[in-house]
Amino acid sequence: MNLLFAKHGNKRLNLFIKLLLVAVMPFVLLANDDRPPIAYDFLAKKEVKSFIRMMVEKYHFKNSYITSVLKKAKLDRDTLDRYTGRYKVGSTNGPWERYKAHVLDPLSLKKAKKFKKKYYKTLLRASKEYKVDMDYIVGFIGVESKFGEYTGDYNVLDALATLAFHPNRMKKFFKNEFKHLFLLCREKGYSITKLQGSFAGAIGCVQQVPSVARKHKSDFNGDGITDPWDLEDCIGSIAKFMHKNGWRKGALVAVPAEFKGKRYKGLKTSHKRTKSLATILKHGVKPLGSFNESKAYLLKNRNLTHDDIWLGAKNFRVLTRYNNSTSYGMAIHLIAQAVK
Ligand SMILES: [Ca+2]
Repeated sequence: MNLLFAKHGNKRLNLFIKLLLVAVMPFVLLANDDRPPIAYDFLAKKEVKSFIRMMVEKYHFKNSYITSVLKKAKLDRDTLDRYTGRYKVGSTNGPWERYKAHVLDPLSLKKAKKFKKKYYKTLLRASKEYKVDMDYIVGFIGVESKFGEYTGDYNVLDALATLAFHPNRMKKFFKNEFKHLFLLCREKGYSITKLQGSFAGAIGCVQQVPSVARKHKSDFNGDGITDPWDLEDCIGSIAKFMHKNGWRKGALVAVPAEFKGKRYKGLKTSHKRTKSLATILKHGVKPLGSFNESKAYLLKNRNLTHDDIWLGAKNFRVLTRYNNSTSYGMAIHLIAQAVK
């Protein structure tokens, strides 16, 4: 899921930032109608009734509890719009400039350097313990929440109830997340009606949907609590994620490449499937640095007037396992380069 735009396009942006964004990113304002969630009778739906039954039978919740929560859930029309085709938030077709202006602007990179300095000891400990490169942890936390600055102020219950029980392109996914929301809140003692996050129900500094928050939790500051809003715990959580997904410390991540012309029309580009380096070279792509792996992901970022082509190494795929987008992985890589 590409949560990036929504996360930062939240209601907490003050007027000054909004004005700044009008200049560079009208999309953010377009996609943020700010219509408040409205009352909705979820309990009238058949599939809600069977959801409640499943939660009672399989996870031993009280019927009266789940029912009372669903009575309080509202319909978030803006959230739904993002998954019913109107905004195409998950699309990576938008110009790369927009992404760059958002997370790779001078102010964001300054914040990244400051974050690295402030949390250096924790980052060092995480990089040793999980055998990962700390600069990429910085990149993740920068892209996900601008170092804890934007963690979302949507009501998670409203967002996930809406997406779980109204037709949209990721309904199945969200129904599962709705289940995990109940489990997460029970485990952590969170108030399920008050939890805040992104429009997609992702919470904390590294924007974890409930299933991910349960799976990749970490108490890296050792205070006995796994806290998705704590930056040190998030450092541990991301380091663990990278390790589990096969990050190779010190190994190559991505190398820029050149080709003839403005748009690359040779091979199909993808951050999911590799091609042999020989094939890529044969199709007019020339890496602008040494690439020491025999296979590569041929990556494309589409700018308004031209394409940027990169070769991604094995490590690049780890970045896009967190968020399935080339631009996402590339943004993390570039933040990591900037804070080296
Ligand atoms: Ca903790």
